[in-house]
Amino acid sequence: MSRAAVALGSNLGDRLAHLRRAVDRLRRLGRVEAVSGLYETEPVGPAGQDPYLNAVVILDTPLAPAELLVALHDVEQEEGRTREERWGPRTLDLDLIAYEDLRLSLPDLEVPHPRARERRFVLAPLVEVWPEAPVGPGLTARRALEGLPRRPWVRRFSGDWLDEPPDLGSAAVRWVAAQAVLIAVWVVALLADTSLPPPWWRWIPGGLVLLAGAVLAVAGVRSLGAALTPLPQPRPGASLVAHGPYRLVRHPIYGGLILAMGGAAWLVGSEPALVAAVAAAVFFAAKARAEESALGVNVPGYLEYRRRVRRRFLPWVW
Ligand code: A4P
Ligand code: MG
Repeated sequence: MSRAAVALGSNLGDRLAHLRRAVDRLRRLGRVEAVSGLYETEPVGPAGQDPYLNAVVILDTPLAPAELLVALHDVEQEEGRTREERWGPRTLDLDLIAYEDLRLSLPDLEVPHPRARERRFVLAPLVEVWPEAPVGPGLTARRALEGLPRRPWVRRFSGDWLDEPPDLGSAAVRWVAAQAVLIAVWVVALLADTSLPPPWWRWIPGGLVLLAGAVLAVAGVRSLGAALTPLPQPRPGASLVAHGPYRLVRHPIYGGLILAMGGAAWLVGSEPALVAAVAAAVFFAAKARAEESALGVNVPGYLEYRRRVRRRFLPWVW
């Protein structure tokens, strides 16, 4: 029996289902020793692809490397993999990253995988389950990962993704806490630094923007209805809201809040509150991105929805 690291990747269709089934199928090829956490990762290769889900499985296998590669290709086929474009979108990609401490260079098989050492989407999950895996001459996965830049980004979901719906775990609570702090700072800045009543000319655009923001936020809350959750995570089995301005999640609420915060700051002439509103715009954009990761995994069809509905915060604008 030999130890092999297999990297899994998918960015087409129900990505999570492809990866889960792949793990099941890998069980036919040996004993699954460990499964890494689940990562969403920025696509490397041709532009315009959806993000990938990536993970690494450690196999204890009786198969020789060449036999294992053939078996991996069979599993890819079973998941409907077609080879059209190098590095193009795929339902399932299985790469043999390392096999014991073997070095092999055949026309159709190179071990360690020649690009693994440059790729955070391979190394980050690999280090969790086999940090000392050889990924180059005298180079372990852990060392290779240390030397890599932070982009392209990778984001890890917490929890057991094989059985549970993956989520952002405690990160979700931190997002909500940070949001509360940001809004509190804005309120304090607003109250501390106001000139009431505002002169008439401040009502345009301050009052109008405040009103537009409030309307948008309320419309967003109403369109979500029962789908609105206290934490930035969808309920298990949630489906996309099929009515309202965007058929979507929280973006118009965030867009409305940002407008209302900015409008009110302008109305009362508070520069610190205006700065807090700008900070809120940056914050909500980042928070929405994290939420969309969870939605992209938990709600089939979400990636397609995200491509279709581009300006989700403010209609036609952002
Ligand atoms: N091959 C040689 N060595 C190996 C090995 N160690 N493991 C040959 C697997 N295959 C190996 O692979 C092309 C040929 O490489 C195979 O026929 C095999 O004989 P392929 O899977 O048919 O095509 P590919 O995957 O498009 O090409 P390649 O070069 O394997 O691409 P990579 O390096 O696998 O990159 N971005 C993110 N975020 N996450 C990803 O998972 N994956 C890719 C694919 C691109 N961008 C990505 C991701
Ligand atoms: Mg490949």
